[in-house]
Amino acid sequence: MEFVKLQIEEEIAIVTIDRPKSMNALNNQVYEEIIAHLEAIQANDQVKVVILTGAGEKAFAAGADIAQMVHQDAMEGRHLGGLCHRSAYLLENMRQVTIAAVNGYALGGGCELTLACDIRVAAENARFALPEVGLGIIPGGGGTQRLSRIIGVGRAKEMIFTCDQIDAQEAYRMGLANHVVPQAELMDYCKAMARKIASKASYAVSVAKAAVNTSENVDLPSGCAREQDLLGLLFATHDKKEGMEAFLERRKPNFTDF
Ligand code: DAK
Repeated sequence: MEFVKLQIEEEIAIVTIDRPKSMNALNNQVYEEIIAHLEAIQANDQVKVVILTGAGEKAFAAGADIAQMVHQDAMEGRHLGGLCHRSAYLLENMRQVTIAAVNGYALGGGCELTLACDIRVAAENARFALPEVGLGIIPGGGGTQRLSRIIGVGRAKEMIFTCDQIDAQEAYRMGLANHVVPQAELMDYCKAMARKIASKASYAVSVAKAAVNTSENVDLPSGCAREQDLLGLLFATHDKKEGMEAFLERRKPNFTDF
């Protein structure tokens, strides 16, 4: 693929947006390549964690491609919106855990991709913003919906209305970034976290992801009922038996379900 590279290192897939001439801006092709890679990863039993990042040291992704959007009509804009939402939906709902390694500007559509990831790790030079209203549009890849769920409605509105860039430390204070690390250590940090997650019972991790996602969309009793059903299901798995037996026998578990 031309603009999005996929590298698989044992149980970790690294998806890198690589369009340096335009700060990794997201045109239709970039979104299509992200979707194709994520769909392939989803079908790959070997991969347990996905790290999404940008090539270079300046940008994760500086947003949707303004040079493309300036010429687009309503139906083309709608098509672009579908690609943004499909990418975000995959990151948020695929069975693998998704980590955004934010190595610089994460603006507009780039910021929205990070919002759809399960975990965001920011390099010290990371900057997050939703600058869309400065261009006469609004965030269109889920930004008006996911940002407020992560940092609260008041702060989300301020970010969206002012277009202000939020640096890594402020993103950490707001809960937008889980961690801030020096840029040179970003990928090693994310890989170490990915390996830790991959060492757990992968099917249980994917079920936990689905259960937490449910909490965003339903009332507490409905969410707890789903949690109860999912936990019941896990009692039927090999990994539950193996994990508990390994604890009692004081050995490392050999998890196999996914
Ligand atoms: N699109 C296209 N080109 C971009 C770009 C972008 N988003 N961001 C940067 N570039 C290009 C620049 O034009 C420049 O190209 P050349 O002039 O060299 O050919 C090159 O990348 C380097 O950029 P700068 O010279 O500007 O570099 P600086 O270090 O001075 O500034 C910057 C870096 C990232 C702060 C700045 O480039 C910048 O502000 N970029 C634009 C950021 C932005 O506004 N992004 C939000 C885009 S809006 C939708 C769904 C989703 C969306 C829309 C619709 N539907 C449902 C319909 C999403 C919208 C967005 O993301």
